[in-house]
Amino acid sequence: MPSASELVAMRRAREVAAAVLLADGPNPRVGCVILDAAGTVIAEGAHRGAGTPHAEVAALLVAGDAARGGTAVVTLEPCNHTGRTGPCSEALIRAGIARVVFAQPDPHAVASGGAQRLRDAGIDIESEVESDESRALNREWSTAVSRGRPFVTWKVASTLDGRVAAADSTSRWISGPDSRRDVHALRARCDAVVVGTGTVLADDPQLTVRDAPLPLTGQPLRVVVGLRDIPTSARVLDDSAPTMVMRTRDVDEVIAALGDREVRHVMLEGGPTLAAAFLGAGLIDDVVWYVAPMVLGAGPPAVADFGTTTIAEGVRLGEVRVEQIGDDARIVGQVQQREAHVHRDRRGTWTDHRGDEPAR
Ligand code: AOF
Ligand code: ZN
Repeated sequence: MPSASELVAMRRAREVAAAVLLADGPNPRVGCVILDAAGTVIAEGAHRGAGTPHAEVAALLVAGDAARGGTAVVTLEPCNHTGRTGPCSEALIRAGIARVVFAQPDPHAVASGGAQRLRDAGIDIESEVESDESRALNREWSTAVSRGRPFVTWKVASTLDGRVAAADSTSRWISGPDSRRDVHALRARCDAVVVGTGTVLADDPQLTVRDAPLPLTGQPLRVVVGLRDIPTSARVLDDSAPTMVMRTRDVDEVIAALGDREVRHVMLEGGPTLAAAFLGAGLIDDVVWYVAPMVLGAGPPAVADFGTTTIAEGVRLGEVRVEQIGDDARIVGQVQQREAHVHRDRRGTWTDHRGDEPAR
């Protein structure tokens, strides 16, 4: 059983983890509080992004010799591997820590095993203490790491009649300024922002975080997917953020390539053909949909045909939340698992509907 002071320390560990502005990847948000042998808080530490010390090491550095015989309270199971930094399990052992209280077991196959290593070294272990609360700090990271592919959030801004641009392809300022700020804050949490070549050609978006605080992890990776040529003058190719151009129509390949780069959270920003490919492939986890109080009557829809023929094949959302943002409505939900009978022939690839509707 964790003691009362350990539970207070665990809450504080979550606070210090959450206070560091990081994207959802490649590494999790982690906090650590160290109590001395008498149960008094002597140090705290938080992880500040891949390549910097893990939370445990940051806290041990502050605690120094006073950590001997003390307790480390951590939001994530201490790692047991040498990645960009050394194993926290060994650092805790070296520091003479007598007890480790942690929340979420590490879902990372390579990094996990810390609890066992600590137990083998004779350290008293208390695991899964308020584990759900700590997992919530890194919901997308946890899902991505345990599933072995990035978490995908599909963001849409449409009119009331579900259109994302007018017939002449103009789409700027469908949603209001508050929604745009909200989108930038969402981008700041993502490791990569993905668009199709059609969107680059139609909108020339920059796809950077500008209207929200930039995380320590920096600008998200910009990813352009599709077979069409984009001009070298495209804003997505400027030097304000890294950009990856993937000349493919296979969205499974895109997701696998991003996973290989340790991207944990992908924001899919459009347009209709790419969204259809992701939906058809079952690759979308969350949807964030801004609906602007405006009717266009003509123009491309938010999503192209992805092979549904009857109502039961539609993609449904659960855990739905609706909020007003300025004059817009924001609808957020999680894609529900679909029946297996959904058309699988379109899985993973899509065709550009050039001609019959503006390709985006
Ligand atoms: C962190 N910060 O405070 C803890 C982590 O590549 P590395 O060496 O940075 O290792 C990253 C992995 O280490 C990460 O995926 C997670 O499984 C584990 N623990 N990571 O970034 C921390 N405690
Ligand atoms: Zn570690």
